[in-house]
Amino acid sequence: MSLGLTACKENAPPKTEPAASAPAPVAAAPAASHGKFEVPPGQLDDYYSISSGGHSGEVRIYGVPSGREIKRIPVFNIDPMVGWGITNESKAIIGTKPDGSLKYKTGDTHHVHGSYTDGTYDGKYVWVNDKLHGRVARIRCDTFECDKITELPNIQGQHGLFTDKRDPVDQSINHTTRVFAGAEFHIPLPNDGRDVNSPEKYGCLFTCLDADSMEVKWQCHVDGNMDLVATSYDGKLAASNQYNTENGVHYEDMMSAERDACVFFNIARIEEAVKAGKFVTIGDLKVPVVDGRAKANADPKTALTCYVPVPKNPHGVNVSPDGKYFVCSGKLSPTATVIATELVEKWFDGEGKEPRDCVVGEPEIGLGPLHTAFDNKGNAYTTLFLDSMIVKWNVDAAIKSFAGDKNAKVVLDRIDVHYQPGHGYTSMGETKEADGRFFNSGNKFSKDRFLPVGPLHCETEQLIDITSDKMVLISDHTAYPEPHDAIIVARNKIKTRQIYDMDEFPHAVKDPKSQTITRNGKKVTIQLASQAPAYSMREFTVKQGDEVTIILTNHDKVEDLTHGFGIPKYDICFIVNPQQTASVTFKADKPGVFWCYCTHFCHALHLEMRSRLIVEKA
Ligand code: RUQ
Ligand code: CUA
Ligand code: CA
Repeated sequence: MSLGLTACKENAPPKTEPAASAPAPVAAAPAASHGKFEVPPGQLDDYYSISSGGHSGEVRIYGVPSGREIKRIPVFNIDPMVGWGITNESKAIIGTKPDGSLKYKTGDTHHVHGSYTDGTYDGKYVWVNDKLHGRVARIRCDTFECDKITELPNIQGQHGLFTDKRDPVDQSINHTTRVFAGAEFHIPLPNDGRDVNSPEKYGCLFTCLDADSMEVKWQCHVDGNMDLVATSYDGKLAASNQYNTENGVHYEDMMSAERDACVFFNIARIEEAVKAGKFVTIGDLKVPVVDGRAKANADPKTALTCYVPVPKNPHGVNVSPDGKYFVCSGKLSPTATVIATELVEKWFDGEGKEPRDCVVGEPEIGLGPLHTAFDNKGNAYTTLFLDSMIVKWNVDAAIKSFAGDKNAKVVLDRIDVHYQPGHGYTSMGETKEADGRFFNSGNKFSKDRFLPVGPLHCETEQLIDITSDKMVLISDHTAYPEPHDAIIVARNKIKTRQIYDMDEFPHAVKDPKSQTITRNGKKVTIQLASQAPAYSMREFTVKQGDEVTIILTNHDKVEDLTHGFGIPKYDICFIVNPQQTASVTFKADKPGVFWCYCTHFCHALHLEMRSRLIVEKA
């Protein structure tokens, strides 16, 4: 059932009675204004929500406000629908072992962030982290496919990720050129079996990648760990909240201190230090690692890092759309901490006193604050995990209150969500074009919100209208476990392609009638084409024991006219989109007849679209 439809029932009752089996609604009927958020059949959503998929390893696209799931993008997982992790091309992106098998089959995506030009999304790329194996992936937005994955050296638990929005040195470069990644877990450096029982020697590194080449540029060794990452609009600062400044190994150690920190990185200085050779390398790796630990950075005028103390085990750091403030949510403290960008930059210039003086607000907002998002009117929206609420508060009022103004009205509204929200994000809220229309609450527990399906429930994504003083719940939608962060991008920022260009694939099979079989010893290459409703070869014969590579180019030119290729018993299943080329390689170890068939419904003769793989007995 579409969410939009559920939400609109109140306004426009369905003409026909619902089927007798339709479940009775359990929650209160939505308010009368909800119909205006319906996306009727045939109409398009206003926004793309590009969401992480947690330990499913994928990234997803939902429409906002409908909540429709539009696409799943396999990244760190295996997906037989498209053949991700099965085709040679996708395996090369994911990474293989010397025997050609995948290096990793799992991943854990949390944070998706896009490329910026002039402080807003330019629709070129999004990046996403893999907390499980410490990787960063890039997805191109014209095809919404992953095109590069980089495994980060010297780290574990790659969690927070953010792009820069401008060059810190050359301010005329107003677009994304770097991606920052914070590591959450401490490990021995290098992690080769040494120091395993000496946690005091473990270290945690912050990584900078080149957005273009996806190569690691440098790493910065910090005190404590890193959780989420955020960047300033002027490109000068990146920041990460730290919940484990204690360097604890067990959770009780990690929450022993009353204050942890938000660590700020002076990007230009770090890059100068790298240029000047002021770095070490770890093990056999060449990546420059600068020392960002507090001891080595006591003098603000040369410091690479600044540790701003914030209350106990903060979670999340987010930047206001005007670029003026970084906000850390308190998690174990019922507060949010507002840090002024300008004061941090002044501290690095030697014009400040203590890093804590960069804090300009610390309102009490509720229990278990995790993530903060913003509208275009100076208000912040923070998820309260323990309260199961979203709290709306005013940033300026929080600053006034911190300065002693007892009349400042900081908290403006609260709304229940269902249940235990983690991330919350607003439409265009992480750009200077924040539009204050929608807030999405990514709830970690759905409990009774949907039909029960056994012990594992899906998550609830709840969309909230934030255009007026009061927040209004618009709709619930389901999400397969488990999304973390997402970005809500106005649809005019994204320009997707309709078909591929055959010339992009150097190994494209250009002849639509190709019957090419090339043998090189035991290696056999089959080049064939697909064009509805047939493959260019009705059959092809190899010998048992051959290593077979099939290269398939789709010659159809119509958008969405995709063909599939499945080979029974050989564990092969993939698709080729219009004008795309894909290939697979396998050992023909089983003699017999194997019907290769089109797996993707393409034509009235889709079922007839087959080819015979004949493997002759050795
Ligand atoms: S974290 S629920 Cu992986 Cu983004 Cu905060
Ligand atoms: Cu080709 Cu189905
Ligand atoms: Ca702590």
